[in-house]
Amino acid sequence: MRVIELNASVTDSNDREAEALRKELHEKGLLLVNLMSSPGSGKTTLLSALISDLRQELKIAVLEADIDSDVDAIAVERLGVDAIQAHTDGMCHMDAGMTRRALLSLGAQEAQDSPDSLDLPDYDLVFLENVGNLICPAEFDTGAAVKMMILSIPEGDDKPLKYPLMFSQSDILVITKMDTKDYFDFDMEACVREVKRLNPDIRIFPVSAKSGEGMKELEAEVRERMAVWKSGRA
Ligand SMILES: Nc1nc2c(ncn2[C@@H]2O[C@H](COP(=O)(O)OP(=O)(O)OP(=O)(O)O)[C@@H](O)[C@H]2O)c(=O)[nH]1
Ligand SMILES: [Mg+2]
Repeated sequence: MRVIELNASVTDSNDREAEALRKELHEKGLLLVNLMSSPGSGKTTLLSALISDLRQELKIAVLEADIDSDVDAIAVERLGVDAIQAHTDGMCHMDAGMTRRALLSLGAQEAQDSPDSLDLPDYDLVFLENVGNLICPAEFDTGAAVKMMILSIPEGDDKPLKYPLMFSQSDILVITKMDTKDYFDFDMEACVREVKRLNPDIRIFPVSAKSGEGMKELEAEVRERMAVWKSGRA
C-alpha cells in the first residue's frame, strides 16, 4: 500500500479542473464516488461492506484521504482491492488537482512521468473517502460523478440544519448505524423532511454496515449509477 503526500492545488480554477477530470473519467467508463461525512460516522466501515459484495463483479479501487495516518487504506486493502493513502498536508478536503494526483498514483509507474494522462488500470469504480468533516469537502468539486454523504444516527437529526451545503450538494445520503437507533433520539421523519427541502432529488438510504440492513438497496443504487454513467459515454 502506497502513501502519497499531496498539497492543495495552486489554481483558482478548481471547477474547471474538476469538469475536465470528470470528462476524462467518463471517457474511460470509470465511476468516481466522493464519500463525505463527519469523522467517525462510518465511511471506512460502509466502504468495506460495499466493497466486499461489489468486488465480485467490479474492479474497484479506493483513495483514502486523511491529514495523517494510513489505517483506513490498510483496512480496505485487506479486502483485496487497490488502495492509496493520500495525506492532505493539513487540508480538510480534497480538490480536483489532488484527486487527479491520487488517481495517478494508482496507475502504472509510467503514469508518474506523464501526469497529464490518466494511465490507469481498467477500474470500474473508484471510491474517494474524503477527509472527515461536513464543511470543506462540500465546497470543493473533486471531479467525482457521484457525491455520497453519510450521516450516522448518533450525530443527531439536526445536522441538515447546521451543514446545509453538504446535504444540498450530495446525490446520495446514507443514514447509517441504524442498529443504534433505539439508543438515540433521532427523528428520522424530521431529518428526511429537512433534507428533502434542501435537496428534493437526493436519494436516501437508511443502513447499518454492522447488521447489513439496507445494504442491498444501496449496492443496487451504486450499480444503477454505474450502468447509467457507462451507457452515457460519448
Ligand atoms: N453500531 C455501528 N457502528 C458502526 C457502523 N458503521 C461504523 N461503525 C463504527 O463507527 C466507528 C467509526 O467508523 P469508521 O468507519 O472508522 O468511520 P470513518 O467515517 O471512516 O472515520 P474517519 O475516517 O476517522 O473520519 C467504528 O467504531 C465503527 O465500528 C454501523 O453501521 N453500526
Ligand atoms: Mg475512515
